[in-house]
Amino acid sequence: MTTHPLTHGARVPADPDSGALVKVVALFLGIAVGVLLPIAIWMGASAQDARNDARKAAAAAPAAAAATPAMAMPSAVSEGQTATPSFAGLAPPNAAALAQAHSAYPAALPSVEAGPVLNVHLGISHRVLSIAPGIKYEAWTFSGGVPGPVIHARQGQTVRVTLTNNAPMPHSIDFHAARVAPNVDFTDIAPGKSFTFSFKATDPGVFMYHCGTKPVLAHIANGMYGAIVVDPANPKLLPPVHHAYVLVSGEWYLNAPGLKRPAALDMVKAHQMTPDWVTWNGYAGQYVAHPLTAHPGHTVRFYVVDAGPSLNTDFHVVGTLLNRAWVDAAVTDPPEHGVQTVTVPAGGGGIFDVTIDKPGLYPFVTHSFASVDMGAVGLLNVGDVKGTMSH
Ligand SMILES: [Cu+2]
Repeated sequence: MTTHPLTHGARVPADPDSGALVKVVALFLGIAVGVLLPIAIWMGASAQDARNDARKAAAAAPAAAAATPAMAMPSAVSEGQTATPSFAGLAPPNAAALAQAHSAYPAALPSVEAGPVLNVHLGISHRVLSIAPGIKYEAWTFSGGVPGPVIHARQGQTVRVTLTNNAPMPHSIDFHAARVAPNVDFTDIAPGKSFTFSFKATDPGVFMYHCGTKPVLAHIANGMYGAIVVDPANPKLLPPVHHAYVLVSGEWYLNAPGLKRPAALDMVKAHQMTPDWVTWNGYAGQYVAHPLTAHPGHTVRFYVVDAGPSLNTDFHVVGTLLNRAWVDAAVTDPPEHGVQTVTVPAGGGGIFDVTIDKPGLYPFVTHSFASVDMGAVGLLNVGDVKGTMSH
């Protein structure tokens, strides 16, 4: 029996306010100059207006807008309630510095554990996290971060999950890699309680896990999700690669800008599927400020999960093609070859290999570009090149 080291929180970085930079991101992609900077400037100038608007909305709909995620029912949307204004792209003047200071979520796939049983311990807690430079949010978390820890198992291994609910409301966990009765094993856990269940990792691939407590939309939107990678028993199905990274996309729906005080969930925006931020591994643009790395000619594998809660991810790497693609966790032989963009559906996962010969900065995005503007972009630095990119 082994205890998964990642489940002790080591994989989830502390959350100094650090940040990403929609501005910088946009510059990299050649979109920010015309679009994002004016938005940032306007947002800065009108932040007070936005707060006033948010207060008006709160006054109009006290049941929902006054809700703190720790205590209130997030699904309590009043009749006729409108969404708060968009806070997409909002950035404080020191956003670039905050982005640099941010400790990026460790994207590298952790090593797999030996032995027939993988013990996973996840503590559930509510805490304020930064989701973009200078933007704070009242998140609900597995092991203190968003996403929760990356779990790495082998096909045939038994995954023994122990959940401890340190939050003031019921939560649960739902593994897409499991074939179990959900009413038994994905059950709600009361505050202060622990629950243990096991499942056999029968299917290889990369899968989502998430809280399945109602309203599921709110629990996922507040950050209760993560990825589990299951290696195939036959290693030829997923040939060894030089670099492996795990990317989990997620949307954030804010009821306030999040600059002066933490924002919480705007359930109306969540229903309308109009996020303010879309992130890889919980923080806008963090791999632009802190690129993932590779060597020229080496193969890089991306394990991509779309946690949603509602939008798809159209995974694309600028400047290359996906040499191999295993779509939605089906580890088929052969994989697809030479693909430009693959949709990872909300609640789905895909495995994508790229081999890049030319040194340079290669953005990985969801090619639904509204999401790029909202933070769903990172960089793969091939060959330790310096500088920035134009695109
Ligand atoms: Cu939950």
